[in-house]
Amino acid sequence: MQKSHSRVAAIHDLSGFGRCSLSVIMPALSAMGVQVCAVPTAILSTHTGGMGDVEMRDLTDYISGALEHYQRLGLEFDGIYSGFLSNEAQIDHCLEFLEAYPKALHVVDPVMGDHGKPYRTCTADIRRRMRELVREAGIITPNLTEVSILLGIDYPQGPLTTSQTKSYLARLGELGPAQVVITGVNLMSGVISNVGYDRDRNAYWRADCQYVPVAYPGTGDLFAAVLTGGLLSGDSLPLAISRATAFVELCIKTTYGYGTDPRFGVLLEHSLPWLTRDQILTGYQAL
Ligand code: PXL
Repeated sequence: MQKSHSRVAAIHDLSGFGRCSLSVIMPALSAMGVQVCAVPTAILSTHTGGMGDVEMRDLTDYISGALEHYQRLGLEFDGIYSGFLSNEAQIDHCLEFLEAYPKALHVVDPVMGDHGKPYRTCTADIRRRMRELVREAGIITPNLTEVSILLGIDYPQGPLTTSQTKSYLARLGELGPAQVVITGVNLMSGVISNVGYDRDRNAYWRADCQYVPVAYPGTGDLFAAVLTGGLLSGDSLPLAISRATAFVELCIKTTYGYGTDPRFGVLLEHSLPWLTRDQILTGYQAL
C-alpha cells in the first residue's frame, strides 16, 4: 500500500478495557501510516457489552472546544471519522466537524447496536437523529442492526438475497452518502460478507470471510478504521473493503484459536503487524 501522511480526526469513545473504539482505531490507523487525532466522545471503563456496571464520563461539552482549538491552530484533516456517540447533542458536534472540513473524507460509522438490538447507551434520540449525520457522510459503514434502524425496517433474520442486499445499499445511498458499506451480511451459509456500493458508478462489491461461531466487540470499529486508512492511502473502495475484511478475519481467527473470553475483544496486538506490510489484495468480487 502507498504510504501517506494523512491525518484523521476520530470522534469516538475511549473504552479502557475490551478492545473497541479508540483503543483499537488508533493503533490500527497508526500502523497504516495515518495520523489519528482522537476526539473522545466519552470515557468508559469498558465497552457496554456484558461487563456489568460501566464507569462512564460523557464528553459532549469537550467536542466543540476541541474543534475550535484545531481551527485556531489552522490544522487540516484529510478525514473526519465519527463512531460511538454517547449523547444526541454529539450529532450536532459531529456535524460542526464535517462542516468545518468540507474537503475531508467524511466517514460515518453509525454505531448504534448489534445482533438486532441497540446498545444500552444508544437512546431513541440518537437513533432518530443519526440520519442527519449520515446525510453529510461521504461513506457509511453500518452493520445490519444499524441498517434496520437507518431504513426504519425490521432487523433481517436469516440470510439475505443479493437483490435485497443491493436494495439496502442503494436505499442507504439515497440518504446521502455516495459510498455505502454494510458489514456482516450473511449471503450464504458458512460465509460472512462485507458489501459495498458506489452510487456514482452504480457498482456493487462483496468481500467474503469465513464464518467463525463467536462475536467479538470492536470488530466493526476495526473494520471501519482499516477501511478509512485504506481509502486515505489511495485504495479504491473494493480494495479498501478487501483490506479491512482480510484484517478483521485475521484478528478473529487468531483470537478464536486462543479461546480467550470474547468480551475482551480480538487479540489485536498479535495481528497489528499485518497492517504495516504491503499486501497484494484481490479478495473482492462484483455483487
Ligand atoms: O464497538 C462498538 C462500541 C463502541 N463503544 C462502546 C461500546 C461498543 C459496543 O459494545 O460499548 C462503548
